[in-house]
Amino acid sequence: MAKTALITGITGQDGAYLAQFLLERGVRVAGLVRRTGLSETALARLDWLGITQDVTLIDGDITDLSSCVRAVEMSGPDEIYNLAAQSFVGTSFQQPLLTANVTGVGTLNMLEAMRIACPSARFYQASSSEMFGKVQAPRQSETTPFYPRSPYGAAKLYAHWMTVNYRESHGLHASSGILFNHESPLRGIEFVTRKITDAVARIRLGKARHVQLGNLDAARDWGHARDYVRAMWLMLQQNDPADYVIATGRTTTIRQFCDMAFSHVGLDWREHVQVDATLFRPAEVNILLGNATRAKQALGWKPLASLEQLVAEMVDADLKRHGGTYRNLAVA
Ligand code: F7E
Repeated sequence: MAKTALITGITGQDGAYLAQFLLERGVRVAGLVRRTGLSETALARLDWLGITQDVTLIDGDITDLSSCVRAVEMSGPDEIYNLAAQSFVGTSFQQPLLTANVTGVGTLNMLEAMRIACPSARFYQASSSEMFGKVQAPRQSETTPFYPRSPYGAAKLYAHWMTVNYRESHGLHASSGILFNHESPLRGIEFVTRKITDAVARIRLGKARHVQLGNLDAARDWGHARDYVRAMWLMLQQNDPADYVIATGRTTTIRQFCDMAFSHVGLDWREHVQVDATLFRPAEVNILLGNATRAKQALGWKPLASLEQLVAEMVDADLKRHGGTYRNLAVA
């Protein structure tokens, strides 16, 4: 019989790719969506992938336990993927309580809903490399101590430990994927990679001249979201629940990312990027570099897309969105 999955955060980048991935495997997909998330713009990612009509959307809010229980009862899931979050680190400094409620306590609501209404389902928690924050080891693995540097990171850490706790105290099949940054053409425009690729497209097409960025020295381990949702699914196919780091093992500065994205369309980033001090964060995560050995060995997972392919795909998609294309004759 076909399996059913319930995805919270289904309208986000990862939710949309995961829904597509599961549908392709014959899984029935339901998603918890709060009222504002049902607007046309919020469904844009599912529309982009052409799957809006293929998923069942359940109206509800992750901060409301009744909504979570109802969503679980209505969908009867074999697998629950908890991707809903206030996921923008910058905003978490301005809205720390909202972030704690949505990203932290929201996870507890879903765990409780599962414990009450379908304890035999399997649970995936979207943990984050932001939990490593001020890194305690040059390459971060499942055994590296955490040191969050933002209200977002702290809220994710609470959610992470509650997932571990529900696994250990209630015997739930609950796994946590500690995902490093993962991007795609479906990334929100507020995140630095998409902000850059969108600006590259607008500048190339003559619609803008500059883009303002914050700390160019920060470095991230960036992968492709499509590869990372596959890892989520693999975790729930294992007999035993566990925690896994998902990363590429390559770190790149924002400056280098700018160079890659601008040179993809034959531009020099130094002529278009301006540093705006107001975009620096009160506390920064300077560098992240993941060690995904456990996932490689236990799940047989490895990233398929390179950073070069990711950058090219994002810039090309933004060129298309802004109504143009560009062929780089130097690399054609
Ligand atoms: O920032 C620097 C910024 O906002 C990356 C989320 O998915 O990944 C993401 O969190 C870096 C930071 O992502 C700008 O200071 C410079 O050092 O793209 P971001 P993030 O904070 O790493 C983790 C794994 C998550 O879990 C989160 O949900 O880029 N930076 N200039 C900038 N960042 C932004 N957003 N905008 C700038 O203008």
